[in-house]
Amino acid sequence: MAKKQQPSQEYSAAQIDVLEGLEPVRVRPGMYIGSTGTEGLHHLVWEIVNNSIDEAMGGYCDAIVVDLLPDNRVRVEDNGRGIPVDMHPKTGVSTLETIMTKLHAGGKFGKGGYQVSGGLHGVGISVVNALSTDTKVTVWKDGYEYTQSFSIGFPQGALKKVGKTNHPNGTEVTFKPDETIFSETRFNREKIYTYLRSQAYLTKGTKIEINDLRDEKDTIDYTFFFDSGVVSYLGYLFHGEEPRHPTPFYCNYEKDNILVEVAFQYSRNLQSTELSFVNNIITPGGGTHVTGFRTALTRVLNDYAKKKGILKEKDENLTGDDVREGLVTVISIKLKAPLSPQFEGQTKEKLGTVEARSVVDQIFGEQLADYLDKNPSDAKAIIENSLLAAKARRAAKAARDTVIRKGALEGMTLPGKLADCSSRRPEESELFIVEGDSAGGSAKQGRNRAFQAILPLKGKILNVEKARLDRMLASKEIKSLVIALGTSIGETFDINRLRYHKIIIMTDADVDGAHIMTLILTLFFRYFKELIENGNVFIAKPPLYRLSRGREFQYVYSDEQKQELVAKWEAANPQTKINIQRYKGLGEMDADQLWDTTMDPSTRVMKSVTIDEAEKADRIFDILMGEEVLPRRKFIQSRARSVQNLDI
Ligand code: 1YM
Repeated sequence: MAKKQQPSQEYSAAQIDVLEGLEPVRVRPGMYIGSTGTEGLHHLVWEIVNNSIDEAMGGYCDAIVVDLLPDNRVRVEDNGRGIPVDMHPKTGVSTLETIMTKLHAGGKFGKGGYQVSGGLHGVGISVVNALSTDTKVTVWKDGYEYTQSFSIGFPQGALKKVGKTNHPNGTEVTFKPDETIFSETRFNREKIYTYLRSQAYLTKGTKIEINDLRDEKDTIDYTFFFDSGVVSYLGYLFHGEEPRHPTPFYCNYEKDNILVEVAFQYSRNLQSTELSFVNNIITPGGGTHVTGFRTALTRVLNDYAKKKGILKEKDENLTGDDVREGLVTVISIKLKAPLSPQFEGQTKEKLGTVEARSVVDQIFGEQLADYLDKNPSDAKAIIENSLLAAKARRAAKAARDTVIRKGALEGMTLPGKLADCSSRRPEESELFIVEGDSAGGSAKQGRNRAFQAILPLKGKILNVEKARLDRMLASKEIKSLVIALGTSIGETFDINRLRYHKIIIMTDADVDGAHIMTLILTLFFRYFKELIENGNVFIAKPPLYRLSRGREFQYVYSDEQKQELVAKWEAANPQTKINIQRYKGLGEMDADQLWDTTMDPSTRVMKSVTIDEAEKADRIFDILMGEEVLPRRKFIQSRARSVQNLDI
């Protein structure tokens, strides 16, 4: 079996011998830049910019300017050391000419330090030269200006020493892509902004300016400069959303030729965002650096929680999934020669360099422990976040173990309390989950039995359960619901077996109603998320008041509506007395009223449940289930109000 190439060693020994001309690039451009479409076209810009970024990573350059010029030209300038212009001993021409005209597979010829190279097509400046009809390089170095021009890879004359200059050291490359090679030669400003923005985050302290000068009348410029590097990146990823805790974690340390820069902060969401880079190349498939990060995160948070007594010795450790819930992180490492990024996997999107794993683990681990000690309130929020995730995970597992022990749901008949509809077509069928038996009774009488099914749930049962979700799932009530839905739960969940495409939760607009609503939403969020995402779950909205004057009456669904109507009626006819009936619960309505106000598809008001909402319910589930009564009561009361104010 072929051994994986280790370019770092072989490269330095063989690099000069494998230089070859640029013909292959023009014959098979796709092999070098991926495609000759718009992606390949932009690749030319990345290649040149990457040279400048390499200089910046080495600490030699802090300003890069990219100009989009008329006629599809691009100019890139940096204030680095300037490409070497001295005679190259192996080729007999200048180093500049050598790197412009010789192809070197894989790496960047003759360079040390950090390199952006090594990505999918880290092919270097010569490839850009080969695929451009006009390329001009200007170098300012130690008081002199040098220049050389090229066309489709060939020098148009020797390197010229233009003369003395006061210009600071630097390099400028202008190129015009060959229209006979590219199917598309117009550069896309947005694409270039996006790339340069992310490069600016990853190369902190470097100013990257971009000027779109293609239209004289409408020039546009942008400057990216992020002094706090990947911490600024976090800000961008949060786009204004409030994080779970105030202080972002940040570290930036080097060890054994690997620079490790990590920033993270927890969000209030469940999803996590994990961006990782090696030498400024994004690694969507993660790899050794990400593994090192994850291992250290899990270990250090567990150690901390144990040390602080939040986790007891006998407690189960937090898992990787627990500690990554809601985590937003940017992991950027830079490998210095002789190390170089080794990419793995089908699409070369995963870092394989083994050294990265232990270095990231160690550096990040130490810095994280330090951060937790110095920021105790952030630490507390982070651990709480993970504990909550752990709780949800354990509840899910317990549910699988109890409710869905193999076959436990199978063969079970539909629950007796379910008043099913006669239709067997899920598309038209609706399931009303109704709180309490009396409301259930009215709903059963009032419904259209052709397509509406009613399942009364006893709120009381759920309340006394003081349910951990796993026990709640073991309850007869919830089992009935799962069976009625038809989808099963956990690993055997199958949305295609859903028996009703509309599941409508109908509870009173009072404290108990809010409570049971939270329980049911939490249940759906944790075990039937797909149904929410699919738009199957609704909240019924019964009216709050029935207003009447004489024979005329109208239902209203909010206090504002009530006031408006009263004002309207009073203005129209001051004599007749207005009668206001407040509905305290669904049970107060007779069957016809319930149908008219809440169940009739042609007149009813319903709210489609969003993931956001269900997630909120999930978060507060713990408050509701906690031991202390007072915060719970307060909470439910405020929640009950907001339930009345649902916007519809
Ligand atoms: C607008 C493009 O190419 N800048 C640039 C390139 C080089 C250097 C500086 C450089 C690198 C080194 C030493 C080194 C390159 N040099 C080489 C090679 N901007 C742009 N700025 N001195 C200068 O890495 O040792 C390749 S690129 F190989 F000649 F050293």
